[in-house]
Amino acid sequence: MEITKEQFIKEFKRRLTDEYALDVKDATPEELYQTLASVVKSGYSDIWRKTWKNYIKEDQKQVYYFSIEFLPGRLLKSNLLNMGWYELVDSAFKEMGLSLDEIAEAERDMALGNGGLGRLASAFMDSSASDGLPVNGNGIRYKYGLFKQKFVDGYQVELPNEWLNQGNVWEVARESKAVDVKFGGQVYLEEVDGVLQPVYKNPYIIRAVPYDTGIVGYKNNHVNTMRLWDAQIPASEEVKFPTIESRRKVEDLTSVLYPDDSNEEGRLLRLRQEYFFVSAGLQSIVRHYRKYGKPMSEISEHISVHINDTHPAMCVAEFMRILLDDEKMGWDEAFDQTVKTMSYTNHTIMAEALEKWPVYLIERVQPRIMQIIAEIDRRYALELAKRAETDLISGTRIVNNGIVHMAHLAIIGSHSTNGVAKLHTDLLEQDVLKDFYHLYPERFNNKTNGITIRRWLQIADPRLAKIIDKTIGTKWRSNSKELHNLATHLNDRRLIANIGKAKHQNKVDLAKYIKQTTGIVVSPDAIFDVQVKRLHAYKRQLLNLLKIVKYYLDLKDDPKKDVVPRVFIFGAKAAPSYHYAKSIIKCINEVGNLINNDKTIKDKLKVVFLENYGVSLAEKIIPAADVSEQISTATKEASGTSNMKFMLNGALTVATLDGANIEIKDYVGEDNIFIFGLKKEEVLQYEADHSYQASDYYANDPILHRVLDAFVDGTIPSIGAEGAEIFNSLVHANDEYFVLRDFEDYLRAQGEVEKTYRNPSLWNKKCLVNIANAGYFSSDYTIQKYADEIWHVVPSDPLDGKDCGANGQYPL
Ligand code: 26Q
Repeated sequence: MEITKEQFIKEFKRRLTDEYALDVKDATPEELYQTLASVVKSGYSDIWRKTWKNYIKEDQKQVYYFSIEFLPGRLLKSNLLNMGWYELVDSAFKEMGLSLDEIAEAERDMALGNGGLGRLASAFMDSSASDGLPVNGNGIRYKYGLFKQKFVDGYQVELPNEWLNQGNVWEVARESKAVDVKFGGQVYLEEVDGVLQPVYKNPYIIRAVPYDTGIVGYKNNHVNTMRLWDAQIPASEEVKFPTIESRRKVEDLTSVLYPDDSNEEGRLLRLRQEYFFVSAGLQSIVRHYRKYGKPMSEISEHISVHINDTHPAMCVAEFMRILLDDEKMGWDEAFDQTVKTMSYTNHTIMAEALEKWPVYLIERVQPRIMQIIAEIDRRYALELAKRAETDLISGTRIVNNGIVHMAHLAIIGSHSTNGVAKLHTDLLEQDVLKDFYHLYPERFNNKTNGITIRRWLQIADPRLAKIIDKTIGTKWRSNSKELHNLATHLNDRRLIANIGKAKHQNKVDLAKYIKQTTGIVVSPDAIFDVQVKRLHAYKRQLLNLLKIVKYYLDLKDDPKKDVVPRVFIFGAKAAPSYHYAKSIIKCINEVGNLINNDKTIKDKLKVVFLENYGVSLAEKIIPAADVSEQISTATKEASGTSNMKFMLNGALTVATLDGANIEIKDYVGEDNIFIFGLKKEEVLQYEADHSYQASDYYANDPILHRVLDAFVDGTIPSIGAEGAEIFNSLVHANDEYFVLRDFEDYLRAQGEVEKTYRNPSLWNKKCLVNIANAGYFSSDYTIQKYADEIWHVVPSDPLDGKDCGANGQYPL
């Protein structure tokens, strides 16, 4: 039965009175949000219960997605959408004189991740629930999300992100499902009845308490679980933590999310976090499995454990520990089950980002785990020697010179290693992991990343969504490949004009936000040229900045120059200890100051660096973008996912042939994307023969010369040290990411952008081609491939009973 608006309003008002003793008109957005969220949660709770009960009844194989980061953003609107409640609630709120949009803003972002990797994990959660797949998330419930970014004098300042201060309606604490995680001390093996048993001396125990969040499937009667662990001191261990300081140490374990500063090595707390959520997750999985009396020798037929990047790679050793020590399984059988259970995704080929830990640190965190890793490694080397592959041994060992290579552990201990875009997987196979590819070709596979079309189009861009409905109907809302039907409307001039109008409206909205938050006035008629992503040298925000400085200098020379006005929009957090990245932020801000306050430039150029980029800000920026900057050095960006979000929202991409940009180009065709820059082969060649001479470009290209000088000659005020640092990195330290090499071709591509933008119908047509092809990048399809080809799990049967109405609406 359908729920009616009246029923909803009645229930909403009743809760508001119950909880707060308030009328609608007296409640704050915060109170209204809390009330609405609690109604929403009740709407799916019974289906949540039935979903996991049904898994047990049907004896379904379960997948556990281990990720040290999840980045769901706000949940209110996506839950409303997936429950089929969105329009009903929107209109009910209007009737009550309330705005859903405004109330939704009261929710704090769940920002338990740095960027792409964490966001992908959350996209996969949403998509597996929506595909009805039995996938559970496993991670850490950080007390503080990724730091909040502010700019002070153009510098990044990091503030704590206390996202839990207002409580978290979506989570359920399950004290009764807590598990104990053993850390530290010493361990030795003792023979008991002919089997070696570990004996621990002076370990300490931390109690892991799970907090579960329901992940609501799209109109399909299906709610999965994301389980995040919190650390507590168990009563039995109180004596070991007598001081406030020692207790704080325990709290610290789940306190902060580590920023992605892959340069910083060997931080003990990070390693403890990794072991903590790995051990808690696996213990609770095995305990659950055991409860149903199935033999341990078949566990790999009933569960899959996915290792999202190397951060949870200790899963391999911890699962072995549980099977060997707790379940008394023999080594060979245990290892066989482990390999069959585990699978691993690699998200980077940057050598410095591949996790390595010194043996002594792992020994300190959990000595038994180090013993097991060493034994896996020893047997691996023995096996290779038998296969006469001795030349491969030293480069592929897990432990080498006192260092544990986590990627090697993940590959050797699992049956599947995948990259996240075609080019990335090719590079893994042919370059970075080629010895492993030679040894285990059947383990390697590609799974190109995807995005949740629901969040990035239905929720973030309702104007565009409505135009699409009118053109091709609404089927795309549950099957995004249907968006391709738009391609049969390329000559529909009204449609093309309407797409332009919707974009303009979105730009008006963003311009308002920019005015509110920065005071900068921008014109929605200018090109909105956007680069939003973590700040990293390889992503080359600097290349973009050099372009801006060039445009500025051009206008200083010739203030009457006929240019299409542009607003350059940035959003990026830099890891707090990543000095170079922070210098780039400072320079962007100062270039912005210079340009935005230069009266002679009028409104031809504006530079806006929005603070605190994250999922919710992305939802405001991306629908308003004309140009999507995807300009990493070829080979460096594993996939990228914002590239897919922008195309979906009808922005045109300026791109290098890197990561998933290549696949985007293959779909939309070369005419509908602006490609420039070095190709993979050229980058690899330079890296091999060291023939690149950055200083030549400075010496020989007068335009570059002048642009670079602006960083050190006072043209850009207030960047003394930072300007010099950047100048030196490019000119004297040989420009690691080929910024100068790609500059000229980048300007050429940007010239094409400008030329095309001058022809609105041509521009908007290209946008339409991009939108029409973006549906292929839904994470719904990506996760289906993981399910089919890696995990071998199937969607579960629809639940008994008719909880959801005919149109997939969840009950009240
Ligand atoms: C490592 C050690 C210590 C502390 C932090 C880290 C750390 C944290 C986060 C290392 C890496 C990350 C995040 C990596 C990441 O987001 N990678 C991105 O993954 C996306 C999804 O596959 C890809 O689209 C991007 O190309 C890739 O950069």
